[in-house]
Amino acid sequence: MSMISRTLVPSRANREAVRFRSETLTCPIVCLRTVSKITFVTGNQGKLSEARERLEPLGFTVKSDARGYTEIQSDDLLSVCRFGLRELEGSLEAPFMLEDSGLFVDALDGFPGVYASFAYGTLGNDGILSLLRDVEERSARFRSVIGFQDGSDAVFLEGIVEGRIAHEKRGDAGFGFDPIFVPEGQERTFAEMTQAEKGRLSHRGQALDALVDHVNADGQG
Ligand code: ITT
Repeated sequence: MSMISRTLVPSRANREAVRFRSETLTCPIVCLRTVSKITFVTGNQGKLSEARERLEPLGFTVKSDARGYTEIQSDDLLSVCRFGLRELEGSLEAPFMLEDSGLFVDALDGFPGVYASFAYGTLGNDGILSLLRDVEERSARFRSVIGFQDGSDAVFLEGIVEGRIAHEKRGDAGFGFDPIFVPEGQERTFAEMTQAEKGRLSHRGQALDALVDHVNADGQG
């Protein structure tokens, strides 16, 4: 099995670490680090599987941890991640990550947004389709924010995929709202794609790519 072996290098202070919207909390002293194993704190097997597919071929080992964390009431994914990461610091060995994601439907004023998990559990895909019955404007986007703690820095990485809500459920792959989300430029829903195809287009795939870029850049000092 290939492993990423990186020379221990000093971290750079005040690094511009994040590709989309970001925040970096920087260790005031010079730290030594290398990252090859990441603990992903999530209870969502779909997220875990997508992270493993994206990261493990690059030499990372993704360990799952389902301990959970407090998801604060906020309309901002970044705030949820920041609070969760801070809560886990001290009780979990770094490096670790968490991810908060949501589906934002324009015709529903951004609903379900950060409440996607709750909305999926209560309304499900059928409920979203019912809310959009006879609605022609069906644009929507998935957003993902990953919070990553490497032991000295907390970094936040975002991915977004634009698309639209289908008129009916299609496909069996994936999880959550995948059967009703068609990414921009595509005809198939995420649930009609392989996990690898979805990962090349998805919000989570983009956020994971940004995480890899960050870790690689860090490894170069
Ligand atoms: P955690 O333990 O990681 O928090 P969760 O499922 O509660 O798992 P979120 O709070 O981020 O995760 O909820 C986001 C919800 O949005 C998720 O439960 C799905 O219903 C939906 N969702 C997020 N990303 C999705 C994707 O790639 N495909 C389909 N639905 C997705």
